[in-house]
Amino acid sequence: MANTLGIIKPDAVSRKLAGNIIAKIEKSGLILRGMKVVKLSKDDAQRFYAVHESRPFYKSLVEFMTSGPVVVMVLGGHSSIERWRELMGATDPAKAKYNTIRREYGTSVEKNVVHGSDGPDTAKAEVAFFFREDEILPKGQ
Ligand code: 3AN
Repeated sequence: MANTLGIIKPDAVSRKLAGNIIAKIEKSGLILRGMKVVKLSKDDAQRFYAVHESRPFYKSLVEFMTSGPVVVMVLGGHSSIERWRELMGATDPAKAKYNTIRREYGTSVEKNVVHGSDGPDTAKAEVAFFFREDEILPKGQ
């Protein structure tokens, strides 16, 4: 019953898609345990995506992720990590399955509207990156 981190990226927030994406999350049965709107600093984005530091798209990714506000969410419920990634769809929206968020709203591999942690260790670290313990609804509430 681990929590995972979701981000509604700047492309989606600027296109006023946050509400639609949150509706899909609610309908999927995932539980919203924390949520806030933040604007990442360059340092935040560089640290958050440090694993991609050597990739050619890193600089552009950091610029994109700092280009406007994002919505960060703690998502819980049974198999939340896998279920959130399934609902997001593949990294490349053109390759994502129908009825996934990226297929419906994504416009490129970079501007793919949402982020989700890719495993238990990253989920723990990424949730802690944005949320204090007392900002997360405890399980069972
Ligand atoms: P995912 O978000 O599906 O876990 P990652 O972790 O491989 O995908 O990539 C993190 C983010 O980096 C993606 N969400 C996307 O915005 C960006 N990205 C990944 N691959 C590319 C690429 N080939 N070109 C541009 N941006 C990319």
